[in-house]
This record gives sequence, structure tokens and C-alpha cells, in this order.
Amino acid sequence: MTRVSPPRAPVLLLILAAACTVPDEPAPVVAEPDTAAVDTTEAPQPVDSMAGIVPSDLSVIQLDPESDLEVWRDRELPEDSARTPGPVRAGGALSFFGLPIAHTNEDLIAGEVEVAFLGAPVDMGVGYRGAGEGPTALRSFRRGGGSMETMVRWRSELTAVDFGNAPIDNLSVERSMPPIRRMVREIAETGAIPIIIGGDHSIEYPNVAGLADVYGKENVGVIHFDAHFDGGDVRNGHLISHAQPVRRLVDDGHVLGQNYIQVGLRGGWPGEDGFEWMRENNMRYHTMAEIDRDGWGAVMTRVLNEANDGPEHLYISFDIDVMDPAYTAGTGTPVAGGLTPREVFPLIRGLCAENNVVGFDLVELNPLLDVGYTTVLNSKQVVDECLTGIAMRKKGLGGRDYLSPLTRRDGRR
Ligand SMILES: [Mn+2]
Repeated sequence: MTRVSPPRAPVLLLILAAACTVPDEPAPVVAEPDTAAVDTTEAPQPVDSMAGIVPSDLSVIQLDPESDLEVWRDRELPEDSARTPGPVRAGGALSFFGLPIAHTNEDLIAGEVEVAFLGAPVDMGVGYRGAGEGPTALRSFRRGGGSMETMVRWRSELTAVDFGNAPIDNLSVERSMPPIRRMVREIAETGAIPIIIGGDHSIEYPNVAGLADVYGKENVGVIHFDAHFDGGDVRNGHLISHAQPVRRLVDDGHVLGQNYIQVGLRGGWPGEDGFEWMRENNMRYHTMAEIDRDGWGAVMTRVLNEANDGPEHLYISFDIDVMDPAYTAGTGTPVAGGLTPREVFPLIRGLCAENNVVGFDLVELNPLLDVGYTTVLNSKQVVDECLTGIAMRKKGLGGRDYLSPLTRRDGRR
């Protein structure tokens, strides 16, 4: 095909003419404004503090209403209609724990899948790049999945798959929420447990809302591990970010406040307003101050008992920054003075062993900041412990204190 070139000669002539101009004419004199001539009879104009910074009629640039906003409508799915539905072996492709890959909910159903991993690579909600790389970093662990403590190997007990990533909008946290919610709902509708790997904490909102779509509003309780309370109010017009999922879930009625349990809060946020909002909504929380005063054992027992005292379905949201930065440098908003792996792992295992866990997320893992790979390692282990707990429950070994007789000292007798 012949491309027709636009005529260029007049443009070249103009450039040449400009370059050949001899600057011998005097510069035009700019008249000084005559202050005496200002018309003072004119009505005073309203003060606009943003004048000169942004045009007052375009302070927010809207999305193009003519464009197709359903960017997530179609995931890239295999078009092989002859393929028999069911999970496909990863065959060396990176997948969570090297698990088989499922593309469609038909695959989940045909494979009688019990646990489906979903990557949700959102990092606009933290305002800093890197958390979006969390799913890829965790997929770099192709093995794992054993527990000396319980002698339960969840990979043998549970049918688990990697369901791929949610198709998010890399330019908008708001528009990334619906596809995640839809995919979580798709997984839960088959009866499988979604394990969502973030991504920043904004994804907790579509995760829990998607489960509430399936199990009913107020029918899911949440245990939220985090250094931060994430119940932030509207900010610059934004109703969702990694600081706001709890506010959204409670305000939108997906979770009843009394069924929302926070663990590990510390540092400077929230102030009095945030704590008063949590109290108004009858939320339960366990700060690091409480843990320091009463000891981890006592608080861990409280959390386990409170998890039993709620709806039939339990969701766990695990922000890796609940752990001390000594173990988790690779996260966007670290706060000193957090939990240790020794405190976290048995509690996660016990919660998942004792309760009907219908979903779990691991968020705020930022591998780009992960000095020494420790955050990826600890993130992987948190997920591992939950799956061990789920497998224990399936085997009837449920119990917060269960240890294999082989691992206990008295087991030698
Ligand atoms: Mn968080």
C-alpha cells in the first residue's frame, strides 16, 4: 500500500524564513498597566484558591464517556473449544506453589477445585509502585506446602489451582475493583475458597464484597491483620485506596461492625476519630499495646475465641505489614514494633483449622523493596499456614493447639 506524503515545502519555507530574519528592528515596547485606569465599579469576583493552578471548570479530568469503560470485560481465555474442561498442569510455567492452572469456572467445576489462587496486582491504591508485583514474586516459589508441626501436607489433601490474575485497570484503583469482585464471586460460586494475592489492601473491598454477593450481606466475618486500621474516610474524593477498604465494607453493609476484628494496630494512625468510628460500629480490635500488656498468648486466645463468635463464614485479610519490618522490609508502609513470624504462623494455622474460612488475602507485599527476600518468604509461609489449617480441618484435626505426636517432645515416649 502506497502512503501519500503530506506536502512539506511550505513548512520548510516558513522555518527558513524565520531562521533568516535579521534582528535589527527594535523590540516592541510593552505598555505598563495603568493602575489608575482600573474600573473599580465592577462587582468583586469570587475568590478561587485554585486560580492559576487548574482551570476552575476542569478541576477533575473526567473519563471519556465515549470510550468503552469495560476494559476488563473479556479476559484472555483459551479459544480451544475442543479442550476438556479441567485444571491444566503448569508444566514449568510459574504458578502459585507450582499448582495446576485453571482458566474458567468450568475448569474449577470439572476439577472439583477446593482452593483457587487469584492474583490481584493493584498498586495504585498504595500510591507507590511495587505491590502490584506481589503475585509474580509469590509465584516464584514453585514448591512448598508442608508442615512439620502438623505433618499435614495441604497439597496432598486439597485440590488447589492457580486461577490467574484479575484483569485490572493499571491507571485506576476504582475501576480495578469490579473485575476482582467478579472473579472472587466466580470462584466462590463453585464452592471453592479464593486465596487472593495482592496487590495493595484496596483489594480487600472487592474480595469481601464478592464473597458477600455469594454468602449474603453480613454473613461473613473478617479478621484483619494490619499495622493500620484501613478505615480511612473519603480523601480527595476517593472512596477506595489501600487505607479505606474497612470503611467501605462496613459503611456499605457487607460486613457487620461487630464481626470485624482487627489485630496488630500500632503507630500514629488512626487517631481518636478512627477509634471512635470503630467503637460506634461495635468493631473489635487488638492493638500492639494490648499485646505488649497482656502477652501474645492471651491475645491470640481472644482472637481465636472471637473468630468462633461470629457468622458461619470467616474471611482473613493479612496485610504483611502487621509483621515487624525486621521480617518484612518489602512493604510500602512499614511500622516498627510488629508481630514476629513465631506469633503469626500458629495463629493463622489455628484460625484456618477452627473456622469455616471462605476466603483469604495476602496484601502489601512489595518485592521491589524486599531486601534479602525475607518478605516474600514470610508471605509465602503465611499462606502456607492457612492452607495447612484448611487441610487440617478437612482431615478432622481441627484445633488451635494441634501438633503431630511426632513433633511433640512427648511423642517420643
Ligand atoms: Mn492495610
